[in-house]
Amino acid sequence: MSSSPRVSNSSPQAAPATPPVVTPMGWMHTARFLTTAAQLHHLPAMDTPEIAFVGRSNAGKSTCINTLTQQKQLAFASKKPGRTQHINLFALGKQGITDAVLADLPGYGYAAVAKMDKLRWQQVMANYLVSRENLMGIVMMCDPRHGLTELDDILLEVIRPRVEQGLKFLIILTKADKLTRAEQAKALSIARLQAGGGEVRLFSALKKQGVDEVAQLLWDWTHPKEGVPVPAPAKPPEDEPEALDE
Ligand SMILES: Nc1nc2c(ncn2[C@@H]2O[C@H](COP(=O)(O)OP(=O)(O)O)[C@@H](O)[C@H]2O)c(=O)[nH]1
Ligand SMILES: [Mg+2]
Repeated sequence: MSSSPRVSNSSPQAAPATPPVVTPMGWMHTARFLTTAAQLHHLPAMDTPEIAFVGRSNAGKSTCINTLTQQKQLAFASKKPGRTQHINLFALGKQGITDAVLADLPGYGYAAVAKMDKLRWQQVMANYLVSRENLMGIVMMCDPRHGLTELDDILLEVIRPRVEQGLKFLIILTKADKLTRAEQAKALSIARLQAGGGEVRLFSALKKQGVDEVAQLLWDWTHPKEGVPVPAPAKPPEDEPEALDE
């Protein structure tokens, strides 16, 4: 007869109460509308880390933002591309304390937009990407069935100097449910070459693929471990933010 004590598999009855853990997904779900601006100088100067979502019209950007934040109408998903002509800011953070900002930039490359409007928007976007001081990361949406387009390449060139200075960069390959596994693997390796050291993730709003991974990455970007410097604004904002037009 063994006298060794029996080990119980049942869970302890009085487990210590642990504080609620902030998960990257829970954090994403705190997204709330902050402001919208038709022109760059109408954006409020902020010192909270900001992540911009960019992509060709119809790439799936609005759907991706809505899926990540689990809010159906936060970013306007539409079958009529080219309609969003504003930079929309969303605040993230528990208990109403904003610890990151998402910026939804207008989709580019939609053929039916008048040429002057296109040029104006390309300029607004380029200015934003080059000069927005609290911008710390860029997420580029790409429909892998089309790959990176000429406009995506132009945008990559615009942001290259900032990426070289430490700006984070992620390519999201959207609508992954439309690809076979082999096609997904191929799209991933092509995009990794094009991302120039940035991250690449497959994503499907339909299948909820990549949602956790993207949330985790954005959380890590904006909550770096102690001792790792955050790309901070170069200088404090000089002007008071202007009131926005409606
Ligand atoms: N199958 C599939 N369709 C998607 C997905 N994400 C977006 N779409 C569709 O692609 C179209 C464009 O999406 P939208 O989010 O409006 O693109 P945006 O112009 O980049 O904001 C819509 O018809 C969406 O329903 C996805 O993950 N899977
Ligand atoms: Mg959209």
